Amino acid sequence: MSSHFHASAAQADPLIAEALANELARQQDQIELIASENIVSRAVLDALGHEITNKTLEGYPGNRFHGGGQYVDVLEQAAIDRAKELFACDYANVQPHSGSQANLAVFFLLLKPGDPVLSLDLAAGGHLSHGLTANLSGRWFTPSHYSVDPETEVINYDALEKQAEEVKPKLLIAGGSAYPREIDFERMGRIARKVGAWFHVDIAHIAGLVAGGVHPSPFPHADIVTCTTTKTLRGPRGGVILTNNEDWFRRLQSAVFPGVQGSIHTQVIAAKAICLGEALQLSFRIYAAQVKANARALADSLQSRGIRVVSGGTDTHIVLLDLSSKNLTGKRAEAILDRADITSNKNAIPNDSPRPPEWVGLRLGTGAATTRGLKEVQCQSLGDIIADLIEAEASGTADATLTDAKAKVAKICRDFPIYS
Ligand code: DSN
Repeated sequence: MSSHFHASAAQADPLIAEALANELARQQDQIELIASENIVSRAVLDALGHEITNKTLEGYPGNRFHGGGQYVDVLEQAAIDRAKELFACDYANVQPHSGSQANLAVFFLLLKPGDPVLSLDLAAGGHLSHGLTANLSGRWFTPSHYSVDPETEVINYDALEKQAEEVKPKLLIAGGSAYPREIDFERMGRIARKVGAWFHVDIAHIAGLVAGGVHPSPFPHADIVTCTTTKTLRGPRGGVILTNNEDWFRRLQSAVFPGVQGSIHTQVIAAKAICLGEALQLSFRIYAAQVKANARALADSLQSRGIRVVSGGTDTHIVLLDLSSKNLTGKRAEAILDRADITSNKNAIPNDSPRPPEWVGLRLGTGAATTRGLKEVQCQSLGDIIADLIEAEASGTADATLTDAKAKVAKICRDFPIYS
């Protein structure tokens, strides 16, 4: 083995090492408000960087296609047991490499090409893996989308029921990436049963809120649930599938492997086990409640400054802004916030342009900032800083506001360091 093999990244590959160091500094020096991000624990990082990444395995604990899996079996079984306990369900598969892969496995299990699927419109907060034409789910199945009420911007369950009766979907999907309100899983489960559909809930964004007891659980209303461990659950990048249906579960195992995936990402499964264990602690329930309280404080602060919040507020970690009255696109708002060291993303809002550069929405989320230790008071200040920046950008005076905004953000970052 060459000496190069034992060198650190800094010694072996300065270009990559420098990019890694810069990224850590960026995370320390910027406030992360992208709703799908979080800051994982040191224990989760330890697992992700562990030599277990060298291990190749296919199959499931106790039934592998490669030798030497005895230790991975221990941690995968722990991840399964913890996922079942956390979400109070009977069966869990922790192997999906992502939320989209988890959804694909569900489609592979339950649908045939061409089957009708009914899911939340992307512009109303849905997810691309739920039937966007550019995604495999939209090409291989026949998607229809329900939306939100134009006045309240909350899902109109009566309209959804009527649409479900017309579409007669094989699968009704709840959940998405930019829907800030609580979802009525009980009502949607009833609609699914009434029209003879299976009910799939994708809790990718709100998994941590469900786990922390501050958002209703999709069980017992859902037939099958997918999530990521990444977002409010504060774990590694990867997916999980949960169900109470024993027969499905047996077939689901094959739908994941060899259906849509090959060998497992052993280091990610170890990290999932750690994150699921963390989410079972009382401290996580306190964290989840704070995430929600922080999102409310951020939304209230922005609204009090005349920035319109889609649906008038939030029940989750997501705050979705409508910048149309400011004549700003989400892209411009994202850019000016970025210059002040606040990271966010442009997003479609209900009835927005189909062209991303023209979207007038900006999505914010409080998962990562809450992990950092921010409370309501800092989130109110952030709301003020963001409103200052948006007003200044809209009136062409952003440069004068940036120095003050950057200084305020820098103080918050110093007061609430990460990985210190
Ligand atoms: N679905 C994308 C998001 O919500 O940002 C990635 O997880």
